[in-house]
Amino acid sequence: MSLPAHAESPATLPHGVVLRHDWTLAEVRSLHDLPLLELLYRAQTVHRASFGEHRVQLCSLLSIKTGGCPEDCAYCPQAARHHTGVAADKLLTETDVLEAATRARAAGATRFCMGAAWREVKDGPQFEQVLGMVRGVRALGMEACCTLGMLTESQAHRLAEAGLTAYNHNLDTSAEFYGEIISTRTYQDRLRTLRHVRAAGINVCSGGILGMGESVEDRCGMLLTLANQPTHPESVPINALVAVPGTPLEHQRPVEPVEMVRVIATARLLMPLAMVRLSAGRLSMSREAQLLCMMAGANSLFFGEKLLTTDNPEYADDMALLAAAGVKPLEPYAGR
Ligand code: SAM
Ligand code: DTB
Ligand code: SF4
Repeated sequence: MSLPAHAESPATLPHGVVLRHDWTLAEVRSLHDLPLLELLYRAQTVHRASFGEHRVQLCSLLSIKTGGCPEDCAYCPQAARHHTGVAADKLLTETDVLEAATRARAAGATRFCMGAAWREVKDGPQFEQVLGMVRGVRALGMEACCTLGMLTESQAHRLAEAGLTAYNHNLDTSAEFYGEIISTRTYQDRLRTLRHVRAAGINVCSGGILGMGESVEDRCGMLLTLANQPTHPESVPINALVAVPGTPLEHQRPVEPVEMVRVIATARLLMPLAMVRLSAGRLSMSREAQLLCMMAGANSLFFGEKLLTTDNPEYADDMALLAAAGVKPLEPYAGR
């Protein structure tokens, strides 16, 4: 199955799938709060109409530059000011990254995501090194995604020239709650980078985290902001907070799986063609909860024993889960 080409799609697609960019918060909230089985039914219906058979894209994640980040994101184990035991490392070499990408491809990954604990990209040798990594991953026939912090317009263009498929830059939560979580940058900074990514012709990957103390209204507000962009993000990662000791959020109550299911289903209804990625936090979810997230419209997972710095389910367990449920992984696809 190939992914639908959907940038600048018409408002109504085959099978009655409608793309809207004028949602109101009340509408989003009323979808989110539907009786659970009704919500699941609607999300499944839209998912089927958009994608046909349910496939799951396997993505691999690598921290190419770990720790020592100057930002103060309250959830993040890589912020230098949080004492989490994550050491600050240097940028990995292109050779090491491409070895990891080759292993990920052999294990079934069709997308390789590279994360750096940077506030923003700085022009210079390190950025050139990342561009080399992007070219190398694309040459392996995989989608390449990067998450490197804030980007200027010209940096986004350079990444596009290198063949970058997608740029991950999460809104994380609502504009209203953002200041409770991060003080070293603004929501507007985040939206600006997303505009630079879009303008350069790179696919947008943007989502958020549940379980940071935000309200349901904040979750709906974040989804509303994403869905009301002039073009929907092609990719929407939904993370459950991994509460890392040493971060200000270490004592947060874990998010209920059903809250993940509601947000994923709402994302599916608002952004019918997006890849919705069940991202961090799977280690604390049962197999059944993960399957329910897939039923709600999640069609991508990060696999491999580590996310960036925290643990993720064992590869064999994930493969066993997908096999037992008869969920087929997405085959590699050509092009962006
Ligand atoms: N520094 C870049 C940035 O902030 O955009 C890229 C790396 S950052 C680690 C990527 C994303 O990981 C964050 O936007 C956040 O959504 C997610 N993340 C970080 N720590 C997390 C945690 N403890 N639990 C869940 N998601 C987390
Ligand atoms: C995203 O939304 N989740 C991934 C990916 N984008 C880069 C990162 C999750 C990181 C979880 C915390 C860690 O492992 O350090
Ligand atoms: Fe730095 Fe990104 Fe972590 Fe924030 S989320 S502290 S910007 S690595």
